[in-house]
Amino acid sequence: MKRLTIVAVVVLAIFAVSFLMVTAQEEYADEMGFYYYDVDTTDCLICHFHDNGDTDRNPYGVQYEAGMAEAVEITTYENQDADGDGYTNAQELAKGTNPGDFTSSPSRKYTKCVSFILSKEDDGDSRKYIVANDVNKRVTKNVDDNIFFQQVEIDAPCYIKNDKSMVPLRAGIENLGGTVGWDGGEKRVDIFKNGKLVGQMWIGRQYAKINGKNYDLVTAPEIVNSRTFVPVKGVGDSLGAKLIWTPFGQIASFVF
Ligand SMILES: [Ca+2]
Repeated sequence: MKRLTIVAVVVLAIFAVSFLMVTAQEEYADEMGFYYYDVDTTDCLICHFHDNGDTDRNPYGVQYEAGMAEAVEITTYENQDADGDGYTNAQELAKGTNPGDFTSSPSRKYTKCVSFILSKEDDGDSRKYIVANDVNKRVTKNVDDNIFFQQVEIDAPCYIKNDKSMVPLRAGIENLGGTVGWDGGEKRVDIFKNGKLVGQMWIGRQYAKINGKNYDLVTAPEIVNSRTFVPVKGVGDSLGAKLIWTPFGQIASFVF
């Protein structure tokens, strides 16, 4: 009897969660359809990395999620550029390209984009991935699903400290095209580009050396739970990337 009750409760709970998910998805679709008549609002790839809507969100999906959480209209962020390709979400939706996929654009201003997502998921979890896209290296893991995003898992989530985006050392530097050197005695991080030293940062020090000049990182590199984090703007500057900051959804995109 007791077991039957538990089974009934579990089944009911699964139904309730599925119903809520479907309802939420319909709300998304309704709202988007209201603003963009021509957009296929059943296409999960608008917001997700895969055409199964259960998967992680792409940068536009991150904005959409933040919009839903704060109960604002799409117009709040439609003029932002979620995927960092140089075109606003509104321009892309109007042209039928994907506003969350850097490699899907009306034309190409940049060839490479790496996005660090600082906002948390709506359940409070930090995002354990970054997005690295290169138009010359399209990821075609599953051609049928039209999946071209390159999602890179990270072992420690990014965070913001004193308005600066902090990212895990190796994932941050290597995804931006650099290589990492470490001097344990000096607690110094060296950043190399094509074998040439372009940046030096020290754990606990606010000032760095970037391309031969003194550079104010504002937030010093630090070790948290045995992981080293560095302010990613300094890394991007040392490697010659341009930062596109998307306030809604807190996405730091570096373009090349
Ligand atoms: Ca865009």
